[in-house]
Amino acid sequence: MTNGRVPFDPGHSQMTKPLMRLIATLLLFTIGSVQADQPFEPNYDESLIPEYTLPDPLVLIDGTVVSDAETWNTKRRPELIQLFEEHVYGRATGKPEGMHFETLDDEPQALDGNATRRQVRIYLTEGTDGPFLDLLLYIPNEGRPVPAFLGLNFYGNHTIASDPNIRLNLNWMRAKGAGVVDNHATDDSRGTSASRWPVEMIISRGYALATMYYGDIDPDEDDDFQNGVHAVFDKQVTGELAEDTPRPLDAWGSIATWAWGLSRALDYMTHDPDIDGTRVAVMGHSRLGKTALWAGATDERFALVISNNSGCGGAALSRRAFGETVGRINTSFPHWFNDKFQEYNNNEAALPVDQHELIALIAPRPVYIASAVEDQWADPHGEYLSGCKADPVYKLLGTPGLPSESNDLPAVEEPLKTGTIGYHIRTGKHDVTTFDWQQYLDFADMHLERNP
Ligand code: GTR
Repeated sequence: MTNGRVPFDPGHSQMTKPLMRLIATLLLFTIGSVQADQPFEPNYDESLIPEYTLPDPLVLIDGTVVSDAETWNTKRRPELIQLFEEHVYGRATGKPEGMHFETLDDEPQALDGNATRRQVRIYLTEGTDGPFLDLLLYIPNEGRPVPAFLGLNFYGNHTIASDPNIRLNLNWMRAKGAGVVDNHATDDSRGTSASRWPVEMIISRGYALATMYYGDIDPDEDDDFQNGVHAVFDKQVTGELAEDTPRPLDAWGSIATWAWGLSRALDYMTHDPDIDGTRVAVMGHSRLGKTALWAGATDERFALVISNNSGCGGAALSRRAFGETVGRINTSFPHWFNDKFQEYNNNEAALPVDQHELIALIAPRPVYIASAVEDQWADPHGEYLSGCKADPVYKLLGTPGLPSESNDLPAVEEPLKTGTIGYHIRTGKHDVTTFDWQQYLDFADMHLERNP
């Protein structure tokens, strides 16, 4: 149990210290019963959004106005990274020294001979008994080295296509997934998220697709950071913690850990001669969209960043408190962010940053933000406004930024994709669709010129 992280999970009680447990239980009874009396009511009415003032991405904490690229790069950008680490996502560790790769499968005749299917195990420590991440790649056989899309998946690589040769992921996963029995995948889950991963289309447009199961990095459960890569690397972030010492408020939450895993996948990709590691787009949906944005902000090797319906803690402005709020997300998913972020529950105005500055941290590299009409929970307008409010940074760095002057949501299915900040809102629900991918591919064509 860490600082005020409720609800307490008795299933992991053997891992927590007695005093912390007592405090946690008391908190559960007091706060928990108050919460039960007051169910969360999301606001979906623009006119009820509280008055708010966004922090200016082009003003340093000491009040200095940032008016040139050098001050942005050497002062404001590092300052903002630090603020997000401290108040939102947490600090991560670096690249592990003993990391190495093993190719488990290399099939040059995949997808009717158009692509190579490669499955690579990324060992994070020197031996082979430490944690590892399994990366699946489909790489076009023509035009190498090719640009690529990299994204985490929710239920294992074997769900992204029905190809029976994709290794079945044996790790713990959330029970919600199709074909998941007792928190483990079965053959029935093969191909069940294929609609989100149009592999043939991506390959036919000349891009590789690389994907990895996010639970290989850190299982998505509130377990007090005992499992996943935390089990091995947590001390590098928190230091040695004495008995009853709470976890540091700025230690990495799961989103920061997943983002760290994306950087490890990119480490492999820059080393694979068939991929051009300087032209890798990182893409993610929902919680993994939040993750893609943070990975893109922290790892400048990512050449393009795509947020698909990332919502609260992703592209959506926190201060609007529209749909999902900081308080709500920290209650449902206390392990996603650092512990400090809890202090901003129902208190967004006190945050020293807002999410437009996360978008600005990607500048001058291209970023694409996508929303869906039926995904009001993720606040489409707040996602778009983040792009608008990051635009001054893109302009300062000499790029076109967002190709619109308006703060009003663009028309449905009329993508803004000619600038450095792309945006669309499509019909339909919280999901990744072919329409979304078509825009990402067009945007990538513009920015990741093939065979330059
Ligand atoms: C929801 C959560 C969102 C989003 C989504 C997902 O329950 O409230 O912030 O991340 O999960 O990742 O599917």
